[in-house]
Amino acid sequence: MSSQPATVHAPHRDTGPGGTSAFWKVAVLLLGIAVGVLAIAAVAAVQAADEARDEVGTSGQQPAAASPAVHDHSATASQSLPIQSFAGTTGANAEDLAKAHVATDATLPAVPPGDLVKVHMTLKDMVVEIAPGVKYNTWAFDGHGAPGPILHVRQGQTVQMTLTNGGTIPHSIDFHAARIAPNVAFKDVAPGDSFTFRFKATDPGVFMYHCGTKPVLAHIANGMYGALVVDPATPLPKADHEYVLVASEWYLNGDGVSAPASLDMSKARSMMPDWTTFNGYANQYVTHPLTAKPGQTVRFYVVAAGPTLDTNFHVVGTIFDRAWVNGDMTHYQTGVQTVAVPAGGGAVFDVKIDEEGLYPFVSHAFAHVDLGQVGLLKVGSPKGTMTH
Ligand SMILES: [Cu+2]
Repeated sequence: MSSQPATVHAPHRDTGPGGTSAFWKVAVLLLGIAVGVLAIAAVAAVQAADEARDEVGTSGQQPAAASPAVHDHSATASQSLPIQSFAGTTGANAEDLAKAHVATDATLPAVPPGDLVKVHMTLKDMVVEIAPGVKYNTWAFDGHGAPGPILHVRQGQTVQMTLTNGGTIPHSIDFHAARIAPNVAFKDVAPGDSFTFRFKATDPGVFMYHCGTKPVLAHIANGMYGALVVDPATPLPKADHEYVLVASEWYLNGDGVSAPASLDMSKARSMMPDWTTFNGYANQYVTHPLTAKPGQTVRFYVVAAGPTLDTNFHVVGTIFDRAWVNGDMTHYQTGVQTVAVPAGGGAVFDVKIDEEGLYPFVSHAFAHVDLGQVGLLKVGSPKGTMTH
C-alpha cells in the first residue's frame, strides 16, 4: 500500500536528468523492503494468534465464566477468537418452558393526561429468562428485566424522569427523545442515590432510552434499554392495534441453563450474540402470537436497542402500507418490504392484512431469526401452525 503514492505521484516531482530510471530503482527497492517487513509481521501475528488460541483452549471452554464482573477488563484480556458460543442451548423441555413463559405485553400503553408526565424508575440487578430455560443476570430498569418499561407521551408534554439506583454500581439514563445537555441530564447516579431531570418531548417518533454509563456496551448488553413513543401533535391515521417491539441481542458467558449467565464482553465486542430477541425473550411471540382481526390496521413501533446490531424489520406475507422510516414522523413510505432499523434507532410500521393467517415478523437478517428475533402476528383464527 505504501508504494502506491510513490509510483503515482513521484514522477511529477522528478525533474533531474536520468531521474526517472533512478526513481524506479529506488521505488522497486523500497517496495521489496516493505513486502519483506509485512511478511515477517504477518508470520509473527499468526504465531501470536495461535499461541493465544491454544491458551484459551487449554484453560477451559468458558474463559469468562469465572469473571462475570464486566468492569474487570483484565479478565478478558487473554481471550481471542474463535469464541465459544452457546447459541441454541435451551432447557431440556424447551417447548413446555416457552408455553409457560408469560410473554411481555407488547401493547402500547396509553398516554398519561396533563402537561407533565412523571416517570420514576428504580434500577435493580435481577435474573431474567431470555429464552426457554436460559437465565441471565441483568441490570434492569424498574425491575422489568429487559426491555425496561415502555413509555408513551404526546408531543409537547414534559417528561420528568426520576432515576433511583437500586443496583451496586453507577448507572444513568439517556433519552434519545431529549434535546438536553447529556453531561447534566444523563450523568451517573451512584448506588442508593436518586436524580431527577426534565425534558420536553418536542419531536414525535419512537425513541430508544438506555443507560449511558461506561462501558455503554456492557450496560446496554446487560438489559439497560427501553422505548419512548412520542405521538405527533397531529394524530397518525387510526390503528386498531399498536405494538411495541424492542429488538436486542445477548452475549452469554455460559449457557444460562445450569446457572444464570453474565455478559461475555469479548463476544459483545466481536458482535457474536447467543440470542437475539424482541422484548427480551427469544421467539416469545411465536408461542404467544400478537393478534389482529382481518382487515384491521396493526401498527408496530420498533426500536433496535442493540447494543450493536441493526434490525431489518419485515412482516412475512404482507407489505408495509405505511413505514415511517428512521422514526421520521413527517412522512411515510408505502409499499415497502423491509426497513432497516439501526442500532439506537426506531421506526413505525402499519400493516393492514385482510386474509386470515399467521404472519411472521422478523429481522430479515436471518441469523437473527435463527437466534430468536422472530414472532407471529395471528390474523383472525387460522387453523394449524407455522411450519416454516
Ligand atoms: Cu447502567
